[in-house]
Amino acid sequence: VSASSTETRVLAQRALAGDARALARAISWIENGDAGGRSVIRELGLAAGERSTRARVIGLTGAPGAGKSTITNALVTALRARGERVAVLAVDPSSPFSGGALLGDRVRMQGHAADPGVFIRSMASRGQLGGLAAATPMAIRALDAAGFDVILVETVGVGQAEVEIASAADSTVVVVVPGMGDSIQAAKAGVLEIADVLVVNKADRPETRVTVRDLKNMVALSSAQWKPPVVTTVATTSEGISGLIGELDRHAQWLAESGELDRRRRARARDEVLAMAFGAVRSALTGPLLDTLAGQVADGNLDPHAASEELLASAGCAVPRA
Ligand SMILES: Nc1nc2c(ncn2[C@@H]2O[C@H](COP(=O)(O)OP(=O)(O)O)[C@@H](O)[C@H]2O)c(=O)[nH]1
Ligand SMILES: [Mg+2]
Repeated sequence: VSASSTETRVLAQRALAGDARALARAISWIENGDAGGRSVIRELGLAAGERSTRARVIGLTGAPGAGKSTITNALVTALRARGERVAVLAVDPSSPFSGGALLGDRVRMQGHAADPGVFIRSMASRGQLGGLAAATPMAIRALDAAGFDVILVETVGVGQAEVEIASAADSTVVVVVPGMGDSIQAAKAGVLEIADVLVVNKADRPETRVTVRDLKNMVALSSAQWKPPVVTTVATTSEGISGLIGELDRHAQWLAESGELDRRRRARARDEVLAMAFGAVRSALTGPLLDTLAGQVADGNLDPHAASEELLASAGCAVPRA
């Protein structure tokens, strides 16, 4: 047994025992794609599989400024009051809980920082293979193994990231703010399709009723088995947060009873394995032979099918001929 694998095992054991610093370090390894990260994942992953109850993974997405961090803070407080251990992953290149955090956020999160039942971590892309899409599910698995009851994943709702995170969550909360423009934007971006619960935050604003009606009308058109409820919140005062938790509990129950939880977790694992395999294949195939074959294809001396077969054969992969 080498020193590094002993170190890995000790780190994993400390993380599993609830040592927040060890857990933070394990997640850094995962995030950086360090060699140690892989064995930590193996150790933690096995432990996660042995747990009788798994963590609930709740994703929060929505436009910047919609109130995701404020809602997350309020949820942490409410879930802690029920005695649940809560982990927060803020997945945002602009690091909402560190450098880019508002003063108010920092003050609130400092309140939770003294609580051993709360773990907060922001994840930023460091340009690794697969980036955040690869690191986030692994970090979720580590937190699950460490015994958290709930994992809240906040992600900034722009572009592809939100869809990736949605596939990593059991329940996805889409946060919008009052105003027709926003809800139409949300619909256009396809976020309504990923929403399990819709939150109209900043319900202290006058356009709230119109937006709620608008969203309810859209939901009513859905033929899905689960129709996302529309919840209003004023996150800054925690108004509506208990209602949100009620709907999340109802969704969790539906997920378990309908078999959808199992289906989602399998789909998530499938995406994760496939993304990792694609990454490995891509790096195995990228090299001088690819450049040579590409040159031949460009010059019209080789057809691309034959080139791809030769490339695959060079890496020991065989594909059935069409
Ligand atoms: N008026 C009002 N302001 C809110 C509410 N929720 C959040 N905010 C404010 O909106 C701003 C953005 O909130 P934040 O949680 O950082 O949004 P995020 O970018 O989605 O994480 C902050 O100044 C919050 O204090 C609310 O319900 N009502
Ligand atoms: Mg935020």
